[in-house]
Amino acid sequence: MKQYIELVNEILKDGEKRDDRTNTGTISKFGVQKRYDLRKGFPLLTTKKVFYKAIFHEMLWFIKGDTNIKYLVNNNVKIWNEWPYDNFKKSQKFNNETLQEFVERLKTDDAFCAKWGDLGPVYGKQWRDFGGVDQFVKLINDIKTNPYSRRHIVSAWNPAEVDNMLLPPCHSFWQVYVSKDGWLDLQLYQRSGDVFLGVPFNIASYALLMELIAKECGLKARYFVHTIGDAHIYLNHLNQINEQLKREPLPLCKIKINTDKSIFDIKFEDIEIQDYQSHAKITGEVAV
Ligand code: UFP
Repeated sequence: MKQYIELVNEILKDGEKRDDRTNTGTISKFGVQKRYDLRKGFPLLTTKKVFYKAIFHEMLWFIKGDTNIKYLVNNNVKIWNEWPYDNFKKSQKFNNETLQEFVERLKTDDAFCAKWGDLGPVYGKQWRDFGGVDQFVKLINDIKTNPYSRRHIVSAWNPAEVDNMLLPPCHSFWQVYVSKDGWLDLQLYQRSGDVFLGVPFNIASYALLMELIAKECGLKARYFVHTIGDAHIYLNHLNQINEQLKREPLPLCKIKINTDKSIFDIKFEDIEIQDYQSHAKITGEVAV
C-alpha cells in the first residue's frame, strides 16, 4: 500500500506540529487525498498486522443502524469501548470500575448496557435514520435504478445531533459513482484522521463497504478515493510510524463474500479474507 506510506511521508514533510483536543499533540496536514484500486487487492495494511475482524463487525453494525456497543462487545470488538467508558467515568455512577469491569458489565447487564453502551446518534443512526430518512436503503435503490446519478450521497454529519454523539463522525460523508462499464467507485470525506491507529481501519472499512454495495447492486468495486481534512500523526505514535516506514510492503490480500444474501442480511461469517500477509502488529495508545 504505497499510498499509505505516501500519506505518512506527506504529513511528516508538510505537516505542522500542533496541540489538539486530547492534549497529546500531533503533526497534522490539512486536505490530503489517496486513491486505492480495489481491483489490485484488498487495501489491508501489510506493514503492520491489522485486526480486520473488528472492522468487519463494525461495518455490519453500522449497516444495521445500531448505535449500542453491545453487539461489538459480545463479539469481542474493543474499538469503541473507550468512549462510553470515558462518559461513564465522568458520571455520578462511576465507582472506580476499570475499563475491563465496565465492559464485563455491558456484556452481562442489559439495562446497564442500554444506558451506558449507547454512543448516541452516531453512524448507524444517521445512515439509517437521518431525521426520518433511511439514506442507506435509498442509496441502494438509487444505485440500482439510476446508477449514473450524481446524488448518491450518505452523510453521517448531522449538525442538529452532533452534540449528542460521544464522538462526532470522523468518516463524515461519502458519495458513490457508477461507471458506464459497471465499476463502482466511492469517495469518503473524513474530517479527522489518526493516521497510525484510525486510518488503516477506515480504509479497510470503506473498501469492505464498497465490496458489499457492489455485490448487492451487481457491480464491481474499483476506486476508493480517500479524502481527509485534518490528517494527523499523534506525537506518541512517531516511533511506531518510523518502525513501519522501515518495513517492506507485502502483496495485498483478497476479500470474498461467500453468499448471495442481501446486504442487510450478510453475516460476519459470510466474509472471508484470503492470503493476508503482514509484518507483526505494532501497538499504540488511543487518544480519547
Ligand atoms: N479517529 C479516526 N478514525 C475514526 C474515528 C476516530 O482516525 O474512524 F472514529 C480519530 C481521529 C482523531 C480522533 O484523532 O479519533 C477524534 O478526535 P476529534 O473529534 O477531535 O477529531
